[in-house]
Amino acid sequence: MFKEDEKFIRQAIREALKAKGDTSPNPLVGAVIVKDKRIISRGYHKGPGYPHAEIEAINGAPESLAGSTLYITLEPCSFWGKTPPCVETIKMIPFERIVIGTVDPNPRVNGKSIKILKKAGYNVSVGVCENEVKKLNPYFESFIKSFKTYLLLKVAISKDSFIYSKEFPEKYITSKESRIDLHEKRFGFDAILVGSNTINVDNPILDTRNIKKNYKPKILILDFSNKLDYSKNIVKDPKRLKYVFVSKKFRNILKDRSDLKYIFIKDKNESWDIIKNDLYNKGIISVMIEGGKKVLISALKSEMVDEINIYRSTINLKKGLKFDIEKIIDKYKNFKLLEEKKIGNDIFLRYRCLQV
Ligand code: AOF
Ligand code: ZN
Repeated sequence: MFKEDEKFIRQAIREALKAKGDTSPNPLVGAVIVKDKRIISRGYHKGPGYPHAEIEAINGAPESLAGSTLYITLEPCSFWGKTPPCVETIKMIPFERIVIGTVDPNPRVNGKSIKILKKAGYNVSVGVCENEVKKLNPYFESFIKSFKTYLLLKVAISKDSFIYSKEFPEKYITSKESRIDLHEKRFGFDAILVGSNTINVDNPILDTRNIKKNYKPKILILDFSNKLDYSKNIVKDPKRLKYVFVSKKFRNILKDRSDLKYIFIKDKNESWDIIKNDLYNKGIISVMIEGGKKVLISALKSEMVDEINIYRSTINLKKGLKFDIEKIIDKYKNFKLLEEKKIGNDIFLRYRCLQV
């Protein structure tokens, strides 16, 4: 490894992030090409069907690549997918070195390209800024090994286990620090799921405004009985893509708008099966489930939730909508507490399902 490798892999990470929110089910990948310590070309993967990051960088290079170094956040692919294998293109170029952030966890790659490149005589370094690079795609590995969408259920709850009270004047139960932490988490998710009742009552924005203004995760709305109020913020906003799960019987009376997509279901339980197994076709491999109570319980009953995050505040609400989350978790014995820490004044708890 060379002194400047970390600096250039971080530049490649910056490239990758340009497509944040657009690449799933593919990962975010960035590349830079460096010659005489100068970046001469950059590239990133824009999404399914578009060229891969290193191909963008190679094709955009203004001068000969002989003797240059290729930095890529992810191991190049070695198979024909929607695009040809990148490793074959790379092998046509006399790079002096190839620096890779991390191995591609895709079982069709998983180290194959690194072997191919080494065998072809390239000087290859792997694992530069590996933790940072892996953070680009927190759910890609679990997706590509199972073809299932990762479901995280989030609850913000009072000390005495209420999630809502009419008598509590402020909008939030938890502290500002917890909300910033939540927005950081949301930034890793393709979609946020809520029931139509939560939209109708809370009129939420469901974005990441405390940390990043422009990232707008897609919205999934469970609205089996077609009760959604179309005048609410998020429903009105044409920039937020929404998938509404609604009973087939309303098929003919729903609005026809490009930001509103309908998924017709026969019964309520069918939603979870579709969310877990089919949404990657719509570029969604990770979903944060945010409520309300009925939705949270229905998600847990489906036994498809991978992770639970609880933000527990120090406030007692005394009245309102009670949600005994710990009791419910105990019913599903396969959840294990993996993390417990303070965030501001709140307690944050992270449970992981060990066998979904
Ligand atoms: C790379 N560079 O920029 C990306 C890679 O369907 P395809 O052909 O686009 O292939 C998708 C797979 O390619 C994806 O699952 C992952 O293993 C790899 N992604 N590889 O060499 C890139 N985005
Ligand atoms: Zn590729």
